[in-house]
Amino acid sequence: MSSSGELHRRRSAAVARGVSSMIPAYVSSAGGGTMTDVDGREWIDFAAGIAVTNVGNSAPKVVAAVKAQVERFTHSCFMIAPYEQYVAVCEELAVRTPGEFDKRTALFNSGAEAVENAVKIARHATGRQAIVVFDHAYHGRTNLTMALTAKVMPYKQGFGPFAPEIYRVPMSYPFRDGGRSGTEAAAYAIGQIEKHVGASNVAAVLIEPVQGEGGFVVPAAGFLPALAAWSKQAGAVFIADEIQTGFCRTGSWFASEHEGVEPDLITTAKGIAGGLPLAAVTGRAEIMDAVHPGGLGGTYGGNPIACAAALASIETMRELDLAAAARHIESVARPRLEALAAKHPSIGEIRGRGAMLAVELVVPGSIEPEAAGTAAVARAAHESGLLLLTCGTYGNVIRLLPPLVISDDELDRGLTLLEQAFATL
Ligand code: PLZ
Repeated sequence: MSSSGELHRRRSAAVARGVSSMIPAYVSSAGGGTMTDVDGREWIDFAAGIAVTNVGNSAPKVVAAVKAQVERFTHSCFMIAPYEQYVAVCEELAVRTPGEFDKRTALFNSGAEAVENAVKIARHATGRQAIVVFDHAYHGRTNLTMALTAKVMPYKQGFGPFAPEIYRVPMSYPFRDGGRSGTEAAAYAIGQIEKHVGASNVAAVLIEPVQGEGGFVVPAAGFLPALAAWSKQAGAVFIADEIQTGFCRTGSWFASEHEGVEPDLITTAKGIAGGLPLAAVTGRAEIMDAVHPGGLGGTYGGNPIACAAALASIETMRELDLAAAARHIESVARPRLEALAAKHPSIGEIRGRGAMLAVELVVPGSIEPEAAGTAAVARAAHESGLLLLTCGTYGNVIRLLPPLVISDDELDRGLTLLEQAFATL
């Protein structure tokens, strides 16, 4: 096998530089809570491929299901010749997503594609156009989803013009909005919607129940339920983007459940299929089925191999109770992070839910973001063999997203490396 150095030289001459990588090492294999590179170095995985391999890399059931499916047929296109695996994934999603009502699902390839389709469906069902999104939101990199995403650099810079009829309102961000309560923050956002957009023009309110790329922002209690209630009253579709929070990540199957919110539509991807590309829009039957036959689709959406992987992933999550595993990870990691915060005045806040935990760095004694220190901690972590991601509008948040099957020993080793990385501050 080529070394990472050789692969990097080949890459520089062949791969577009717009597609960048966090570490210079090339993957050879991965599983559980670790990854091994082509030079034989082992890494502790606190990234899970950005919240994708919740069941771990090459999870046994996923591998078996994919092998069996790939030998039967690889693709027929569901729009031409349908197959059971697609239907079974939609049945699972109806059961697993919050809300007891009649649901329908459509399958796609990526998170961005799911969000685009949720917007298409909401517009079709309401006959309205305006989409309300939030500060710090991340919804993807396609043209429509760039418009929905807040941060310009690197996601939007130079890629305009962007889609119209997207309206951004303030998010509940307790650490940065003066500690507004959920109801106060919702009243403020709703006031902006009513004045700047007009309730009767709103097709959908689209929100990540815990923001991902934007900084692992957990809204104050009451914010999400108030927005869902307002949407219902306004005749707008309430869409939860659970692409990063879904599939046991936050300690329940979906983050909306923490506050008893039942979204009209929910977008999922990432953790759904243990690393194979699959995404979904699931929601109220009357909204989903407002779209005419043939109005939704795509060549690969709900590919049979990806569906087989999804069914095996979901079974694995249920069998191993990975929601409980996420809560266990939090119970181990949070006290360690709190202790770290007590030692480092540059840590402004520890937050998150389940195995979606964050450390926000600030200039000591203020809430001014500390991006350089954050980058330095991440670099030190990478040098020591810890796959660690940052996030946040201000680039000052360190995020923990381990596979939910990480062992206690691997988790402990990863946390120790993180603690050591902070010592470089
Ligand atoms: N919605 C909430 O987190 C993807 C993107 C990383 P795709 N987040 C990781 C990057 O820099 O591209 C994401 C998300 C939420 C939508 C998406 C988009 O999902 O599968 O990347 O299209």
